[in-house]
Amino acid sequence: MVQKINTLVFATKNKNKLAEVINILKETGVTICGVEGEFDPEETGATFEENAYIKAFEAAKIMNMPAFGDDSGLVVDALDGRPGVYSSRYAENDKKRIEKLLEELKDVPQKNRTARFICSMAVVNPEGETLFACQGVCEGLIIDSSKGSNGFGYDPIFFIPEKNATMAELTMDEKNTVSHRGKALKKIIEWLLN
Ligand code: ITT
Repeated sequence: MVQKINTLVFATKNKNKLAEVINILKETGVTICGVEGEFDPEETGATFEENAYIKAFEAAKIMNMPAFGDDSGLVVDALDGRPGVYSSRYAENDKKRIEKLLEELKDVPQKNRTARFICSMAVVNPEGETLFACQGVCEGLIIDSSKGSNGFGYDPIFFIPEKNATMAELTMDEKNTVSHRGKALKKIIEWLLN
């Protein structure tokens, strides 16, 4: 018999991510909780997929129930895909990460500043089996100065043409309809409900 999942642990230390995920899943009846206690997985994977698995497995073991992990980041074409899986380690905080990225891109014309946010998610049980895995992508452009104050991370410099706004100018609900995380979570919801 297939067991229905009512509660899922979300394997993150990032409070903004947790808030977005709770907001998206609030209609589904599935309760989302964070990891209790010590949770500091080493992100040793070479890909978003591998790191999502590492986080989810670590959380599933700690909480002894299925957990899902999100590894996400910003892939910038003019930088051959950097910062990519190193997005959170690119500099010490959000402000410095943005400054460093704008400095690296200062001679790149707007039309070549294409980029995408990628989010890999994996649902893993305490035995280490992957129950479901998926990815969501959001295409945009890196503008040359910050705009907007919502969201987190690289949101203020990530411009979404279809919204004519940066990710940081969108409300959380608007962001969740177009974002990499929102799209990945939509697939998780379909899987959970089936
Ligand atoms: P956890 O590993 O604990 O989930 P984290 O913030 O370290 O938290 P990642 O390793 O997945 O998460 O790194 C993702 C980084 O990519 C994050 O710190 C941001 O800098 C950036 N990022 C990811 N999603 C983003 C979003 O929706 N908006 C802006 N920046 C984002």
